[in-house]
Amino acid sequence: MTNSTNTISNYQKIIQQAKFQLSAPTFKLCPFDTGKEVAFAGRSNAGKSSAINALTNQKQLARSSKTPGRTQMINFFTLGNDETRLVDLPGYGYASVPEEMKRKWQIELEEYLVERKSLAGLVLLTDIRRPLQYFDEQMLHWAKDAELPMHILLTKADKFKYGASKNALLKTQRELKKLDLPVTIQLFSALRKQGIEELAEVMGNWLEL
Ligand SMILES: Nc1nc2c(ncn2[C@@H]2O[C@H](COP(=O)(O)OP(=O)(O)OP(=O)(O)O)[C@@H](O)[C@H]2O)c(=O)[nH]1
Ligand SMILES: [Mg+2]
Repeated sequence: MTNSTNTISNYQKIIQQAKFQLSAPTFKLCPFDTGKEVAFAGRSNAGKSSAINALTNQKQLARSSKTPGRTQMINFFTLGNDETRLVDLPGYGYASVPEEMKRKWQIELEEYLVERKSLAGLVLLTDIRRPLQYFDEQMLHWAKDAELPMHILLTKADKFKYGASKNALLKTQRELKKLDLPVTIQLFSALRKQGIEELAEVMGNWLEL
């Protein structure tokens, strides 16, 4: 039996084949730079791991925790084959991380965005209640300079009522235009499984699934 609510797109079917590949502690230890990958970036606690779990329909694929700063490695997941990957980047902006460590990771992130040839697009996750903080914009500027396609998820959209979430979306869109950042944007909630199809469509196009 099929109906519109349980029909999933072909892109979603491929993305749901996600398997953990490896965790790289530094940019140099990433898997071979061949094929195509999409990276998920955002402040610590923005909801990256939860979004990856919701997107792939796997409860524990990317560990999500209530303790921010838990994901400190670059985590790679293969999507059907080793040449197609999803990447969970370490969260930034966690207050209690020592300055030196923060700087080290910022350098790693910039290097990854600028140097990684297989990187086909950046998904930036930002909490709908506090969207586009300083380092989010920094990431977007690096990605723009690297001519990388960008897509923003306003995460935890369930925290707002429908009208308020639409307003936040429009406001952030205007802000991005002001910053001259060419980026698409959508509402997302891992909790409500909202926005998964739209995200899969963007990734499917970037990865040529
Ligand atoms: N209400 C709500 N809470 C969410 C949602 N997504 C994530 N959270 C919560 O936000 C917190 C952080 O989620 P994670 O998915 O671990 O965030 P992360 O970006 O992977 O964090 P780091 O790995 O530390 O960088 C957890 O307590 C989640 O339960 C959502 O869609 N709605
Ligand atoms: Mg995480």
